[in-house]
Amino acid sequence: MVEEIMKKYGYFNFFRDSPINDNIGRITFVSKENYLVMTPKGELIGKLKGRYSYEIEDAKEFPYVGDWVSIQYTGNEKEVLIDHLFRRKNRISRKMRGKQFSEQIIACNVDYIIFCMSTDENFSLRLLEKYLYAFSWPNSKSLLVLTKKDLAENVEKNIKKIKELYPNLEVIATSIYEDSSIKLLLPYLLEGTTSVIIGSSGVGKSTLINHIAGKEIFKTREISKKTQRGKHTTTFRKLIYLGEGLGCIIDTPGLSSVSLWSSYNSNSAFSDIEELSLHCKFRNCTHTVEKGCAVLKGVKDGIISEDRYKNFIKLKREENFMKSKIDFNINKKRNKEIEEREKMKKSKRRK
Ligand SMILES: Nc1nc2c(ncn2[C@@H]2O[C@H](COP(=O)(O)OP(=O)(O)OP(=O)(O)O)[C@@H](O)[C@H]2O)c(=O)[nH]1
Ligand SMILES: [Mg+2]
Ligand SMILES: [Zn+2]
Repeated sequence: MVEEIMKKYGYFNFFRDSPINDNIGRITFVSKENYLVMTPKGELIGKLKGRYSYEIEDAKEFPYVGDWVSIQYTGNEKEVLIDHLFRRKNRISRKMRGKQFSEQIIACNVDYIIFCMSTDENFSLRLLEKYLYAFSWPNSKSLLVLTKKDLAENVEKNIKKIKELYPNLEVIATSIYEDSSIKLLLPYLLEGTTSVIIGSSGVGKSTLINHIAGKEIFKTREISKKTQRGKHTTTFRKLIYLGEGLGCIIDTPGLSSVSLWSSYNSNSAFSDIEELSLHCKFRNCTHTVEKGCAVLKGVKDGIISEDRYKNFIKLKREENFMKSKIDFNINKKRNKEIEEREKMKKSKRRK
């Protein structure tokens, strides 16, 4: 039934009580200028309508996985034209890899960001800190899943450590050999919701999704091929429906590095440090050399560990650097626009 498909893909979660409209779809996959769109008529190929792509001024105005768009049906029953992007409730981004200073959108309109970290070699509080700092976005909640708990002995100890640092962060430990542990995830994946799963390559993101969906939707890495280390099994982002009574999830390729784009809610990662910083003598304290810095005192007194402090300063620096680069680019663009306008004016006057 038409209603059913769109409901499964989170229609009412986004459009509230607006009745289902045949001309609305959700982007499930993007590859260059081709899209897959879930529509009331099933998943169809989407192409941008000329006028839409013509009016785009910035890369973030293109549709990304998770976006809601309006569509027009064409003579071809497998294809639709995308002519409008609905204002997003949020977007999860990181900095594009490499030297370029541009934003890479990972997913849009998500309710849960599920960080996956395997309990064995991948477990790192520093990495978790970075995830929380780089991927905290408005209108979304975070959940940490510690995977492969069958391979580690100190899982409980690690959870305790995490809970001490982030009392508000929900943490779950899973093993694919223990169904009851996978079931712990279900309350976060309720019908109508959309989650995105993020983590290093090989931590078991796709495996987890397949287990929940009860079928092999995504290819996973074969076991014990040592030579394949570091190779990404999942190479694209895709939004899928998990099954009866459940919501949607977006699988993503493993992150090899977390490059900060901007942080909305750094508080969740370093709330204790931020709180201390309210007592610094100077309001613009950098917490590095200042006299009367409450954060430095906290480190000296052992309230904040040296490692955590170092990570905090490092991430702040990275963030400030990004901000200055972004401002620089915006100013450059603006100056260019002003220049163009002046040129136009001059040439008009001459006529
Ligand atoms: N022992 C154990 N192995 C697991 C568990 N979950 C996943 N694995 C194995 O971990 C390997 C990697 O799993 P994937 O699901 O492909 O990992 P991924 O995070 O999707 O990796 P990328 O797609 O490269 O980002 C596979 O061989 C899985 O069988 C678990 O709970 N316990
Ligand atoms: Mg995968
Ligand atoms: Zn300070």
